[in-house]
Amino acid sequence: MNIPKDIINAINRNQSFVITGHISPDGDCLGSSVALSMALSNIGKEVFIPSLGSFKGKYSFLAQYGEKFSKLTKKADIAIVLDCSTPDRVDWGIFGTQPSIPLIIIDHHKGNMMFGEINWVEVDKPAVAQMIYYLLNEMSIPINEKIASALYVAILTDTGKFSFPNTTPEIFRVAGDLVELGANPKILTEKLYYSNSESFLKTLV
Ligand SMILES: [Mn+2]
Repeated sequence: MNIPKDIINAINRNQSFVITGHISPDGDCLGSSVALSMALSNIGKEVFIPSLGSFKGKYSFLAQYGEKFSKLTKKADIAIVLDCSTPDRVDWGIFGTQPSIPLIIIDHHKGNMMFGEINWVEVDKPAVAQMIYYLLNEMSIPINEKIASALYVAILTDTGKFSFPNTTPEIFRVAGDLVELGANPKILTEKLYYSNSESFLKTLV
């Protein structure tokens, strides 16, 4: 896969990042956002997720992973928008509107409007998380258990538990790597699909 050098340079050259995805977020959007945030933070970058309030319900454990990214201490240098094909669908969260900083778009949707200063769109990839996985590997940024888990969640949801037609041999290989790095398929699948929320259980009483 051809990872644009511009993206690697932009990550290396900037210090403070806003990372977000699309409104009505799904597992790929949230998992990829929090995975990239943790990874960049681990190499000393400042990261802010303005849309942390969107990490709800079965995805709230990802909000816990991302909790430390809920504070912006200064104006960010650059924003990375994940899994979002049009500017009107970006979840700017507590910003309300797009901040006046350059955008990097990383997405896998056909028809992406290429609305960033740098655009990396791979329409044959089942999940943005796969792109993030390759990006981190390319940059030799370590993937710990939490990052692997967030990426696994993203892949699990965007492939419909490895059942959608987009489920390639390649995505199983990536998922296998993530399991090797600490993602737990049983626990993560249960969290997403088989554990009823407390509020739902209360309705059954
Ligand atoms: Mn996606």
